[in-house]
Amino acid sequence: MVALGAAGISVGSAVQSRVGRALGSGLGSFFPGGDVFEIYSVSGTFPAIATTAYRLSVSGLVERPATFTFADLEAMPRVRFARTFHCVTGWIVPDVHWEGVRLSHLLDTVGVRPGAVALAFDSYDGVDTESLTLDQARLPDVIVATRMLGAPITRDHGGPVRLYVAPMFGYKSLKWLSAIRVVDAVEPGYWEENGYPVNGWLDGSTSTVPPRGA
Ligand SMILES: Nc1nc2c(c(=O)[nH]1)N[C@H]1C(S)=C(S)[C@@H](COP(=O)(O)O)O[C@H]1N2
Ligand SMILES: [Mo]
Repeated sequence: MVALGAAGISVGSAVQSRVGRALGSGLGSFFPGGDVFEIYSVSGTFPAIATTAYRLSVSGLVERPATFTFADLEAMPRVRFARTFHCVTGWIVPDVHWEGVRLSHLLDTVGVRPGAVALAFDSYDGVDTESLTLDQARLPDVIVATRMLGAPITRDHGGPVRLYVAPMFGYKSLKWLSAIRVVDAVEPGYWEENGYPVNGWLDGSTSTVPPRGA
């Protein structure tokens, strides 16, 4: 666990200085939304999932468990917005464009049953996991993303479908999203088991509810 944290921080600061150089040289403003992300995979793998083969299962405390295809997601009401992406280790990517389906819309589609408190997310990498409370999941800028940086999400970035939790640090935005389970208690995810806050608000608040202004 310590080794993981140390590795993450050393990678992060190397990237941070690279982004800093890019911004300092003015490149950041010439290429807003440019792909200067550090690519992470705690599993060490980068699942290759054809868009046509992609499936997202939604199960647990729901009225109508469902498995959605990529086409199903694309046919749902969509939102798009741009935000600065923040890895908790310090690197940021300004003006990243995202597009996808609000998690709240998916929840309304399957119908949340009484007793539901939180969501647990699984990745096709078989290692990373994430969690959100139901209230967090219903925030308008928490999406199941199908586009990023103005294009379909690449394999490296967790395509064809990843989570994007805009008000929180990057570790909450699980890549290669495979399943959403509606559960009766928060199940801390991979990064949280390794020391990151379960409530990863960008302002550092660890409260369950969004800080003012988030
Ligand atoms: N499946 C999976 N999702 C993940 C990660 C990961 O290692 N595996 N890393 C997280 C972290 S710490 C960050 S900062 C972002 C980085 O996104 P990127 O790899 O697209 O740059 O992905 C998040 N989602
Ligand atoms: Mo991160």
